[in-house]
Amino acid sequence: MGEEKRYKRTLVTTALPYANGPVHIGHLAGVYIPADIYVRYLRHKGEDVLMIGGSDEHGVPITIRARKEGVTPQDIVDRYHNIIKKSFEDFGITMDIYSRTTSETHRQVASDFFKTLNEKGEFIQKTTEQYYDEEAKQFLADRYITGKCPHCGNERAYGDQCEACGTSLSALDLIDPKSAISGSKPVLKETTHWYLPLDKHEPWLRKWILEDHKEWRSNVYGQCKSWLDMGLQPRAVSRDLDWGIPVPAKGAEGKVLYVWFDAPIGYISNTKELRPDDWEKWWKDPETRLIHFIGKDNIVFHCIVFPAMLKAHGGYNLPDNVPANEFMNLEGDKISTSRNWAVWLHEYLEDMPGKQDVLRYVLTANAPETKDNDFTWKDYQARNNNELVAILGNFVNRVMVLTHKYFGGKVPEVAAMEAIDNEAIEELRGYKREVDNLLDNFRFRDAQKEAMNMARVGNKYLADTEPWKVAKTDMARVGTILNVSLQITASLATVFEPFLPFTSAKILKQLQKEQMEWGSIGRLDLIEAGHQLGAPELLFEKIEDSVVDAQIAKLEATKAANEKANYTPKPIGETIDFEAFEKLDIRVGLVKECTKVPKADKLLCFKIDDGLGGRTIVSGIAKHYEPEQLVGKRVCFIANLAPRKLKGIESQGMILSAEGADGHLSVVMPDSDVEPGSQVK
Ligand code: B3M
Ligand code: ZN
Repeated sequence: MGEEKRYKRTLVTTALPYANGPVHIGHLAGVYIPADIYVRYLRHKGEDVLMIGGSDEHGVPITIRARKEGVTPQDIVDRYHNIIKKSFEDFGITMDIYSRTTSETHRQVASDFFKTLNEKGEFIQKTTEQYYDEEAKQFLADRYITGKCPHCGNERAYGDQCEACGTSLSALDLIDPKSAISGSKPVLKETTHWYLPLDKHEPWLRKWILEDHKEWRSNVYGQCKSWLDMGLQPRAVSRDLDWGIPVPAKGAEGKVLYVWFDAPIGYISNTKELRPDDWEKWWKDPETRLIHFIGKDNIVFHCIVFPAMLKAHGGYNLPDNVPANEFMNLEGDKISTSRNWAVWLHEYLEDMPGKQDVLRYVLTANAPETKDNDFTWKDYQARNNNELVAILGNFVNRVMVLTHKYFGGKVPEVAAMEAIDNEAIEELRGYKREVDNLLDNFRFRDAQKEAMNMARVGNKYLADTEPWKVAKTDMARVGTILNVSLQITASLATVFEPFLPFTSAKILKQLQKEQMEWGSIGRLDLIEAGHQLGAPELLFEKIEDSVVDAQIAKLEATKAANEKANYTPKPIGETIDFEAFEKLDIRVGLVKECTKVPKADKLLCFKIDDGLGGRTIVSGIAKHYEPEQLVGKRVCFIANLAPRKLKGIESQGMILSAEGADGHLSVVMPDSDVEPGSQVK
């Protein structure tokens, strides 16, 4: 913190997303926006920095998706690599390279890395028993085995976890395991793999993390500490799978590098692809800083496993910091690709064209830096309307419009600076120092807040100086106020560039200026008198209720579809004999009247023609039907149920309805006009 910089350059890596689906707001909030803010900030200060990204294209989930769709894993990764890459570009994430782990460079680099460790004797080999599918003639990854969960009895649990009760499992825990490939019962068979003996690395890892990196975020430090305190175990770095980088060793036929072994090496390969001639200085020169941006589920791999790999190899720098984020939830629920519970970036841009910065702003304002956070559409709307429109957009627009109104868009001269002008500028500079300090410490959420405070300074300055009133008496003073306001506007374009790059460009276009250096923020000579401004243009527009309501409705539809897709009927009840059934007298009735029951939002009151003089029934279906929908309809009801009082009305029976997966009630109706009073048998 605030210490002397001893580094010459910074290598920023961003987690490589699995190319088995598009990317969503959780990815942006957790990794790519904070990394982009950081990198833009460093570049803006003139520092030497590279931002490395790419798709993680190996691993079992990709093979599962391919099998489901009847295409090859290569087809899957080609499709999603391109979608992901485009989403990042669209959101202004300025990677210096976005490559992929199926590249030839990566195959070579990862393969060589393994060979070096193998030759140095850094691995051990172990033979264990694993499930094997004799029909498909292949070993089964945990995800490829389904069976009954030993904890909750769910019949569709996976070999790595039960999605019904959330328990992590091992394939050997499953009751009645089945291969997801052939459906056959798998057998246990011996297989030999290469392991990285993390236990051997534990002593130096303890010191390096627990003593030398106390400044890491507490969530990161805490997770590392708990892993270390549990004691590290050897980790397999190979798998029996036909998708991945072949293990370059004797006796390794049919085996590939474990995806978590090759993926972090992807950072190195992609740097090499970008900078074939000087990639080594980015990884090996001690004057380079290495920073990994990741989500919390990747902490152990980046803070323990990958550093152990780098150390075992030798010659590489270890990460300086790993500013991992917690998770961003969506409307109170965990984001999930399989449940389609997400805001997908490509869909967002279809629905909200041109609003990249609004999402960037909201995700940073709620960044899950210290705890899980929630994205809600109402908050999105409120932040847009109350902050982006009302503070930043409003200030810039007022300055532009006033300068056009009073000076034809020509920057006026400063006649004389008054105390209030200097105070505003001093306040602005104070916030700028805060922004720097917070960004240096990876506190992006607070940094953006302070940047917004700079826009607040501008608004307050205009409100206090009231140039529109002064214009009646003293145009020279108006000139000074607007000149100062325009200098503030120029500073805002710079300070917001890392956070809201599209908006920053829009401000600069209105100012008819090029991007200015970071150190210029708060200066008073950024725009010279006489300079001609461009036309005023609104930076943001108000978002109406209907727009966010449509997004909420879309999510509700997803939820309902999920409930339907995952519906499992209740188990059948206890057996009854025929006499018991015959005791139930079910009849058809014609609905003559149907009304809402006052002060009861669930109840409808029916007047039923039962062929026997009529009766009244109160039924709890007001949430599912409007009364007029049911008038004239034939319904089925239990006619010999003992009457009971509901909200003071005696209900003489019960109307039958079916409950759908989503809890919706649907009234049971005969399919022809049978006479009221007919018996249902
Ligand atoms: N693909 C896991 C993930 O997307 C993994 C990250 C690799 S970073 C080297 O969460
Ligand atoms: Zn379970």
